[in-house]
Amino acid sequence: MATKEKIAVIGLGYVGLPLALLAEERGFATVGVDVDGGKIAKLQAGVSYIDDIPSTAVKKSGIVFSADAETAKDASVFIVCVPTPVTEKRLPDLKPLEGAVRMIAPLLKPGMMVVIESTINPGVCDDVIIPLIKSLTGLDVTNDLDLVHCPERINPGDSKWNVRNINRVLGGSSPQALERGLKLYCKLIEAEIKPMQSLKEAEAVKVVENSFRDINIAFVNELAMSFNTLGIDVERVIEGAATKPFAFMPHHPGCGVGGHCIPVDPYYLIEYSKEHGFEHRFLRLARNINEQMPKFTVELLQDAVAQAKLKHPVKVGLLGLSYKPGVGDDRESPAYDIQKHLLEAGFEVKTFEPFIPAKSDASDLDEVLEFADAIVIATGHDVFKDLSPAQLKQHDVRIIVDGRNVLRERKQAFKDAALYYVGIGQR
Ligand code: SAJ
Repeated sequence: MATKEKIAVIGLGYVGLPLALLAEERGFATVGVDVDGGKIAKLQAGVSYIDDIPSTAVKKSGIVFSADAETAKDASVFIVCVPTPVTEKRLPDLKPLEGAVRMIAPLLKPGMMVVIESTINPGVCDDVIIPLIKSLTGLDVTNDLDLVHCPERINPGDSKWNVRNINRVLGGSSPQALERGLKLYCKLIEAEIKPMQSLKEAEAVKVVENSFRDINIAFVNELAMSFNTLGIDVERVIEGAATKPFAFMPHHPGCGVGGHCIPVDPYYLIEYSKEHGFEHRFLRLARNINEQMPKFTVELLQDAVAQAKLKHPVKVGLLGLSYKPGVGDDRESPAYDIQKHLLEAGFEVKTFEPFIPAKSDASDLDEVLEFADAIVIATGHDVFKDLSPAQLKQHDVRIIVDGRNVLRERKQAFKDAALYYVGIGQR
């Protein structure tokens, strides 16, 4: 029987683990490597730590999980799926990516292919990865090795789109690398794999698609701040605009933009272009608008407290720490900025995050409501969508700041119960 081609997936997070499982399912001998021994121990025990991946899938897989890269020896392809965060100063932090390349370097031999799935700005493959591989191994990308960039597009918590069916773009270090990368990904994925003309083009696609989302969110966030003063319901205006069957794409205002993609990726492009003499004023403005939404949310609360004549110190229940509904992921979450502004403004704060109990002050919803004179909804979890006027009255909560506009449809019921309700761009 022909020996199976061996693939090594480096980095087993929400991108790498589904990809490793898919590679094995597609008939590759698959090794999964991660520097986090705790993750490896869980996977070896057949336990998944990724919300979208059931443990049954891990248990029944034949993947070799290891914290030791040596296990990936003799792989013909190394696919790198490690985080590419930003530093405190919002500058690209390539340390995890460089660390992954250093880890596999001793294993690289002529004829192998390295694929980078991590989100990177244009130029990282050419200016960082290729020289790093050369310095570590003496091997030339193109003459000795193929380098491919196929940016990941995993959307955590999405029940429809997943690693199997999401279209991808792919760039190669040479026509041969491009061909080889396309062949691999056409085997792995049942969706369009669009060849790009260069590594730089493939790198640019990902940061552009996520910057597109960031500026569109900033657009509706600015509208929300404007319409709050004009007394126009921005969500209804967006619904109205969305009846246009073309050339409009609805986005929704909120208390901030979190996650490891949208608030981060634009900075990769901003910084890289700045190094080459161009200032992305529009991208930076969009970031500034989105980064001011937590403060705007707290200002809405301060207005409400003044109007409701609540006595200080006002106790605030902060509902949600995750950056998006239905997941327990608080990376770059605006909830923490809201908490900071609340404390600086003299409020007492108790948080409740049902998906991250370890970081939640309150152990359940009743506890946080009992504490609160006012609540700020920072994440649109279903449990917060189901809040009722009776529940809030029972705990003597007086004010609702709906940071995700999740109670918008029922706001009149809260007002009829003499509760003060305000949302982002609608009241
Ligand atoms: N947000 C808004 N208004 C919106 C949409 C999002 O304020 O209209 C906020 C969310 O509350 C969240 C942040 O922005 O705090 C990011 O939300 P997101 O839905 O974009 O979620 P992400 O970060 O998981 O984005 C992923 C991205 N996928 C990849 O990078 C592979 C993004 O490209 C997708 O567009 C997005 O999922 C998606 O469409 O759901």
